[in-house]
Amino acid sequence: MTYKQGNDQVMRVPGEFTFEVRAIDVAGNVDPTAASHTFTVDFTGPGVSLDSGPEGTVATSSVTFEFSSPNPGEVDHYSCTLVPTKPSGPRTEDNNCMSPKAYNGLQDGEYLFIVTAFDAASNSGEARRSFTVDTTP
Ligand SMILES: [Ca+2]
Repeated sequence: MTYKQGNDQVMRVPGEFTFEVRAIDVAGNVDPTAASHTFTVDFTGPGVSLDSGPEGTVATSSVTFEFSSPNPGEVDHYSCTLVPTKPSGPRTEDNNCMSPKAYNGLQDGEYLFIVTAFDAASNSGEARRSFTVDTTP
C-alpha cells in the first residue's frame, strides 16, 4: 500500500489491510453498515533455488533441472527460460513450468537456464545456471 503522509513522504507498508467506507449524511447520521474490503500488500518474491541440473560441461543433449522454493505456499507459478548463449539462438520460454523441467535434443553449445518463481502479486525471484553441451567425442 502506498499513501502520503504530510506533503511528500510516501510509505510502502506490506501486510493485510481492511478498508472501510462509512457514509455520514448531512444530518450527521452514520451508516451502521460500513462497506469493507480486505486486501493483502506484498512486495516480497517467493524465492527459488536449483536443486539439480547440469553443471559445467555435459556430454548429453538431454538435460533436466529440478527446482523448489523455500516458500512453496507463496508460489503462484514458475517460469523457465533456456537461452542458447554460444552460439546465440532463440530462447525457449515456458511461462508455467514445473519441476522437473527437461530439455531434449540440445545442440552442442553454451546455454543459460533461468527459473523464476512468481507469487500472486507478481513479485518474483530467480535462479540461473550456465552449462555447456558437448556431445562430440
Ligand atoms: Ca510474496
